[in-house]
Amino acid sequence: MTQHQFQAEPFALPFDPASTALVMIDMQRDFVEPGGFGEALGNDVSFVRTAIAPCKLVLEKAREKGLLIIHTREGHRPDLSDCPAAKLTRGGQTFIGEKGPMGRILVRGEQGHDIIPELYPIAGEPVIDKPGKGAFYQTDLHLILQNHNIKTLIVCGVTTEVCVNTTVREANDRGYECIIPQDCVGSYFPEFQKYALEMIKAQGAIFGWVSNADAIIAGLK
Ligand code: TIU
Repeated sequence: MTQHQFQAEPFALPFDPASTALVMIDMQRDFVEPGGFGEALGNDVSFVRTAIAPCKLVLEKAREKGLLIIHTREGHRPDLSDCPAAKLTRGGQTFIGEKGPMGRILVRGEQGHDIIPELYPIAGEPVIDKPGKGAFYQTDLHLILQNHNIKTLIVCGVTTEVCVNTTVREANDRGYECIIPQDCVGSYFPEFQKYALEMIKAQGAIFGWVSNADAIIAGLK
């Protein structure tokens, strides 16, 4: 059997589909649609919406190939008891828990907190609710990945320098090899998009590999 590999920078990454998972980070209305947390913080959500179509292509291929697919959502309990005071006022004023056009901002169960329809999870795909930026912090993500003998993570989602970067760093320290398709991640800041990706792949893939949707799909074929 030929060995699978993803074309990537700084060099190709060998992988086994049986031990590879797709992790979709925070593709929630609160970050990619107007009226949510991202826009409340002063950002233009059109910058991150470019990731939606490539994410959909990778998601569909991963489903076809039977990969483990995990979705994450950043948000809090309705009583905000899991939201540190320091996070609550981040952004210069309080947005989390306040009423917006899509319900209470970044609160579980609200419309804005949920995953966008284009990338909505299907039955059997675990959804991880996380209180922080990293998907491993105070969640059962590591346990789920270990129970599935996962070694390689394809990490997509938003935002590149915040929740994607934090999660990739957490994953790297836990022994996972992470590959980030650059068109499947989005930032509100074009320069952060560029440098966040460069940081990952620098120094011989110091904490991950950078690729693109086409190369991920080709690698999975
Ligand atoms: N503000 C920002 O860029 N990101 C976040 O607050 N969370 C995620 O990245 N999901």
